[in-house]
Amino acid sequence: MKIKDIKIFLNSVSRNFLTIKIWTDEGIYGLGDGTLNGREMAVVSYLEEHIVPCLIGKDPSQIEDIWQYLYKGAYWRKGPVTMTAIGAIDMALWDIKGKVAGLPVYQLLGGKSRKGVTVYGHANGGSIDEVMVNLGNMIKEGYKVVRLQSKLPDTKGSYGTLEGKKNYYELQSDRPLPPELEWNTTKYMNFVPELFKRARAEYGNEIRLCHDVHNRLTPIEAARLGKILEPYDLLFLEDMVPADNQDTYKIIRQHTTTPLAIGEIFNTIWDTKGLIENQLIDYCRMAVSHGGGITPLVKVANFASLYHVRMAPHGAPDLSPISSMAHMHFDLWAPNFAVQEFIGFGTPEMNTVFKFDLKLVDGLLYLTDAPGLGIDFDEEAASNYPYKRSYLPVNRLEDGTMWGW
Ligand code: GCO
Ligand code: MG
Repeated sequence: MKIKDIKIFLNSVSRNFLTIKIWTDEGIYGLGDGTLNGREMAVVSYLEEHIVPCLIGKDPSQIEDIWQYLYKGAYWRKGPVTMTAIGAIDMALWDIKGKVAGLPVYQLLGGKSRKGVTVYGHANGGSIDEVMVNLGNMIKEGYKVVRLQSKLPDTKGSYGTLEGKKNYYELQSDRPLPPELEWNTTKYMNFVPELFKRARAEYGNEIRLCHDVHNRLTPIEAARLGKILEPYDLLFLEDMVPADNQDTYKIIRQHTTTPLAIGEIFNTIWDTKGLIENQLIDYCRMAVSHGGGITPLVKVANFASLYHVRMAPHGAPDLSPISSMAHMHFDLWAPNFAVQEFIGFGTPEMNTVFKFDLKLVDGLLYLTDAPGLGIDFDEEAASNYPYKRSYLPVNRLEDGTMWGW
């Protein structure tokens, strides 16, 4: 079997998604997600110019060799654009392998380690009251793990909230340029404990809760937040500090027993190796798309398992349903899987383009035994939704200093 063609689709189906379809000469195809939010065109060009021509005629069953070829063979290793492009190819090759074998991908990885995939959903809100209502509804729907994010009072915009707008496209107006939001660490540190205090007072101790700090703190501030939140028993605090310098996590770790999660922007095992082997984190959030595919994520999971670190893949709305399905297979297999971020089954528009079969029962997602990744992509329906340039927001302190969003 040989790779005959690779097609690239960039469509704004409720939001931008980059999909690839690898065709074999035997008429089987595989699908991959190459979406890199706000930098989509860079991945398109990397694929078109630098990857596709090299893969035509190659044997699609040689997943590992193709991965090494794209990673080592480029000379220029790592980085989000390169690794997202490789991730899309890798996912599609696993899809083909599954279809050829007539087996779901989780079977090829080693079979199920659990009956279903525990997910965490988002309870966001413009105020603590609103978050509490959303949390209550999610508990009723059966969620066992929920992430809480609330807008900070008297601040222009907070992570996870949209200033009353419907989506990021509206937030950017029609220019589009990155929306500018505001940040105040003191207000945040005073506010967040109240959010979790209320959640425990209103909904008890059984529901597992988490929170995303989105890289806004310094290590010592992060250490203090972890300590203050200890009484509320969080499943994890995510991205307290960027881990460009992995050693900074030692400071946080020395001070708090609140479990720590990080990894959604990591591209290779090297971004997380020190954090894992020094036991500085509890959950690794790397994703099949931005982390270079299923092939390297399996290696990260195996390495992490030596240190009691569990996998909790990124599952924000800017990962396409193809990544979500790839995660499902990975999560069912990985012995040290913990929880999958999950934001629902997609908009009606998305459902005309991406076809998959998942069920959510009592906070667990269940897959069918469809071969490969178990997802299809309707090219024609997708062509109704042209790509729209889009940016993530940027964040400034109140005096104008640039901060992390
Ligand atoms: C999360 C993430 C996302 C990111 C987004 C950036 O934990 O879900 O932090 O919401 O902000 O994926 O494109
Ligand atoms: Mg996050």
